Amino acid sequence: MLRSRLPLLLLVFALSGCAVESRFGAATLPSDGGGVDAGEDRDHDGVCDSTERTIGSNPDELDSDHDGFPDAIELLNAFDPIDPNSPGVDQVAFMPAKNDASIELALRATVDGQGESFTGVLSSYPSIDAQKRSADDFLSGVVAVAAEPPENVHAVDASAERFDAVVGHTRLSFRAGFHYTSNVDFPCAEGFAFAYALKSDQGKHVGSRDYMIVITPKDAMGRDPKSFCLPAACL
Ligand SMILES: [Ca+2]
Ligand SMILES: [Ca+2]
Repeated sequence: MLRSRLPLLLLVFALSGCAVESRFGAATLPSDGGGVDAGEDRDHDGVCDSTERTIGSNPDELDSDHDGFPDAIELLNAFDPIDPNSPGVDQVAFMPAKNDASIELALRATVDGQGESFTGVLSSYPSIDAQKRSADDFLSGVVAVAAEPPENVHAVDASAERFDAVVGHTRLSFRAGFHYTSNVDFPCAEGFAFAYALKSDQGKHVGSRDYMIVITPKDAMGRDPKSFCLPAACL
């Protein structure tokens, strides 16, 4: 499983030499500055044939691992296009682009505490959204929920996303809420990924895990990998 998206993304961009644009115009992801190079992308999944050969995905399959997400969406959003368990079912939540729609996503991390406190930190990844939105733009809040086993934690400050005085091997759970407040529909599904990590008293970040919310056209039926927005130029 790909534990971090950044090294892979850098590899992909270095290999492809492609700038990245959404189908709606604005470039929102880092590129090598070399301009748009359409490359060969015979399955039209947003990943160039040359990149597919390098990473081991299928150049004739939009969704190489048949998990419902196109290869390019997985590459761009922290996940592994050749692992059907990436993203895991608990790492993704879908929200229709309907005014006042909302969803919740459970976040979790496991720590080995020595009496210190841990506070959750959410970091959005860039997206290919034409308006340069990220997961932060739809976030209504995160709360700390529970520890397992509960006796390993002295106190839970829900709104501060903090568990105090954690001792021992402990699973910490949080809940993130997302909200869509617009009458503007999405023309295709878009993924907005983020990492959720824990910051200890000493400022050390541990237990980072990647997640993604997918905002779908409001009347979308089912979850079709062909319904996603893809980069205008292959990766
Ligand atoms: Ca391709
Ligand atoms: Ca896939």
